[in-house]
Amino acid sequence: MRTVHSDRHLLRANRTELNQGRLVPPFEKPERVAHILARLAERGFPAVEPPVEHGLDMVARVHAPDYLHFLETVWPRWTAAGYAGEAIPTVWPSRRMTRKGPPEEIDGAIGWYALCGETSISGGTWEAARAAADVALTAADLVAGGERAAFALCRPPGHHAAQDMFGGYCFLNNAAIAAERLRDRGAATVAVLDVDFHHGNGTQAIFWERADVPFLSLHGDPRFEFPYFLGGADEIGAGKGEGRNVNYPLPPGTGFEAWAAALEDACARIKAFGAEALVVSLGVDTFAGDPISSFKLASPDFLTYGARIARLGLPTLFVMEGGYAVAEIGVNTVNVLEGFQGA
Ligand code: SP5
Ligand code: ZN
Repeated sequence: MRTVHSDRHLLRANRTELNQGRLVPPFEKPERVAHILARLAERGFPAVEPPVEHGLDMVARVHAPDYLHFLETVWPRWTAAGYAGEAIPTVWPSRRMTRKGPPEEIDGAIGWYALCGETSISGGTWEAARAAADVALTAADLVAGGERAAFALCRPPGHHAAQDMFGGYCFLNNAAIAAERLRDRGAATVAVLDVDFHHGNGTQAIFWERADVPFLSLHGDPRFEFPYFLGGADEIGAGKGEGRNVNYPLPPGTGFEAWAAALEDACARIKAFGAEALVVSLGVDTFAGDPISSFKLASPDFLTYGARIARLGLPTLFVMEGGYAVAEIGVNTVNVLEGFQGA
């Protein structure tokens, strides 16, 4: 399996994350990728390939123009305001705060576009996010061109990013952008299967009313887990997309048996939807040792479920999302790919 990857992810090097009332070093850090690259090489995967620059046309199919302009300008605006720390929102258009549109000042604008407050922005974030989108598009083109599967080693991740919202360490929705590309390149129905521990709220929002991109997500029950305000089993899509959004909220402490049963149901539905291609939002924060998650998957379980995904028999694009047990992220991620290839 070929891997697409860009060194420009290193430009995403924020120093702070708001966690439990303190600013701490971010969980989503560059070392994550280094471990995955090392494991790919160790297991004999082909040398990683750089992305082809695709420009912003495909990105703009998923994200609003004003949001893209915000991402491009937030850091210069923040520093021009004279603020010493990284850009973090402190106020949001919450319930009963009904004015529409981003305020003029950066403090208000960042709250307008933020879904949560843990994700700080610093210089280079926009450039890294753009490179990650190019990685996803380039890998999608490999699959569209006839590869059985490809791995988009994206960083920063994407599945929490909606049309006009960042957060959860995500800025551009790489998986959604890739799914659009696969649609353009001829797949009539492209399923997105999200196996990250967290609900893919951004991807769900983007394809909510779409029949051509069904979205299925296995994740920590939002009654207990981030992002809290989306991800219930009763969210089934609307309009043409009704019945094509499928959530599997699972309780804290879920182990592989229960998780795999949900995956089995998801696979059956992907078949029933008639998907012609598959995008896997691949987060490995379901691992028992993950520092911010609560599922109990063991490293060999990633091999097992990679093989199950392969049995769908679909052209498949893996897009990297979360996973914060850094010492094990390489083994767990590459296990999914090896399980897929061995099936
Ligand atoms: C891409 C991705 O995996 N993003 C995850 C972002 C999660 N950020 C919030 C982390 C808060 C951790 N709190 C743990 C509470 C457990 N109940
Ligand atoms: Zn996650």
